[in-house]
Amino acid sequence: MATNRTFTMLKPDAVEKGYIGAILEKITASGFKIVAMKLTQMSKADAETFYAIHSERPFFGELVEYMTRGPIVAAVLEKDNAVEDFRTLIGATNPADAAEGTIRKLYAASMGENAVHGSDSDDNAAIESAFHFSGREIF
Ligand code: IDP
Ligand code: MG
Repeated sequence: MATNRTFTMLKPDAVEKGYIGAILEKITASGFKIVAMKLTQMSKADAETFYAIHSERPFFGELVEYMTRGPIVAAVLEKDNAVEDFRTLIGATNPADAAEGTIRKLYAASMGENAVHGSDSDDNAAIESAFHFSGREIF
């Protein structure tokens, strides 16, 4: 995985509210190219593995419940400086703290239900992309 790629999920709340099109439009209008994408649903085991780093946090059960309750859109995105630029585009974890115009400011309801995921490092972008996609699904 090249360092100009990041991984995202449009989380169950965003899909439930019909925000897929609007969020993808914002992502592509911000210069990201979609190189892999699918509608899928995480199992409990998937979410526990994906978010294993948070397993000791008090919100872990709530996080797993939320992320498995309905379909998500998983995607790999390409752009120069993808990881950092995408974190800027999505905004702070808590939408109340997110900058104006960011995806979380526009589409997230709360700290728990915050509409979108973005990888926090190049290494995690590669790990998370490989978690959701096989090599032949990434272009
Ligand atoms: P990030 O998604 O901005 O990287 P992390 O701290 O890695 O934020 O947390 C992962 C996810 O866990 C968040 O996006 C959010 O859905 C959930 N989360 C984080 N902190 C809390 C909390 O205090 N209460 C409930 N859910 C939380
Ligand atoms: Mg994180």
